[in-house]
Amino acid sequence: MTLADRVLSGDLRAMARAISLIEDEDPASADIVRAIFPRTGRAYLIGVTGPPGAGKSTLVDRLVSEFRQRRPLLDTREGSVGVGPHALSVGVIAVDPTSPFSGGAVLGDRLRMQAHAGDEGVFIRSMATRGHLGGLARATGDAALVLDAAGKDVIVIETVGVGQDEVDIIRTADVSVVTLVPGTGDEVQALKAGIMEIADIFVVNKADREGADRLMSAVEANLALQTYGSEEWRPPIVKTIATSGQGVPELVETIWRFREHSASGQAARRHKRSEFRLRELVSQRFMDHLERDLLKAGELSELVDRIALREVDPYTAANELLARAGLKKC
Ligand SMILES: Nc1nc2c(ncn2[C@@H]2O[C@H](COP(=O)(O)OP(=O)(O)OP(=O)(O)O)[C@@H](O)[C@H]2O)c(=O)[nH]1
Ligand SMILES: [Mg+2]
Repeated sequence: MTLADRVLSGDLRAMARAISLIEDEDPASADIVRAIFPRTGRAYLIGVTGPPGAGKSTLVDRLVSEFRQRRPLLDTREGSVGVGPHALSVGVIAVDPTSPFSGGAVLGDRLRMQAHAGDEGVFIRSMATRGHLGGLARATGDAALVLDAAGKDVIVIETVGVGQDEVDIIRTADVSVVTLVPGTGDEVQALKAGIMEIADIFVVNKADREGADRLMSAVEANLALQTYGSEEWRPPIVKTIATSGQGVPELVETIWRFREHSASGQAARRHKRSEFRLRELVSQRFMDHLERDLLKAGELSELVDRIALREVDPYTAANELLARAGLKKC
């Protein structure tokens, strides 16, 4: 049996191995994706983002419990409400911004989600961002494909909403949940990061803390600046206390409500996801080809130096590179 076959049969160790290959950008990972791809597209992707320490992992942990314990309101395979006597199988990918400041977060996430250790229906995996210059969204997307192919009904991707990578990841999920917490000036931060625009659902977590209602109002005021058509989804705001689980059933219901509402929009979202992945892949392949096959060692770096020294402008430099690859200048 190949690794891909074992992934398809839901073998946990094979899934972990496949994701490690993806994380390491091992050439074998492309073969795995190739082999499993026809069997993907069934899982529902939930993106959860928000500032550091907002309680995302705690919330995701609670979401997982909801998906596991409750009779699902909506069976993702059948696509209809109220069917499916079984708990949903869940995959979690926690994207960890491995910075000097949060080096312990991977371990922290693992510990926090240990409630699900031993539950075969739950697969939790952290992915480090170190070394993934821009390829993080792809690595995360490929990891999600592995979980999807392995038969997970729901895949939750947790990212810290700080950079473009994270926004890219969340933008391409089937539903984006943006988590905010009171008392940290998040309103401003979130607006800055462009996160407001990508939210399908807002969560005001740590509602046990002071300022939760103020934050609700601030988000509400922000939403009021937009106009929504009568058929259009207006992002709801769900108040939660992740530590106690309060508000989490409402969040799950809101997610399913969004899913029903966006059934037609989901195809467009997935189209965007495919396009993003294709563009990203071609760009990366092109640069790899250029650096590996066409340029001498250090040549790209020299060209960058010349730009920095203002000896050449970036447009001319880019044209030079395109010409080297035998492509017309633009
Ligand atoms: N008071 C209170 N504390 C909470 C709540 N939710 C989470 N916390 C606490 O907030 C801290 C951070 O929680 P995490 O779940 O690790 O937050 P996170 O957003 O995943 O953090 P990073 O992944 O490091 O960005 C932990 O100490 C949690 O126990 C809540 O609703 N109320
Ligand atoms: Mg976390």
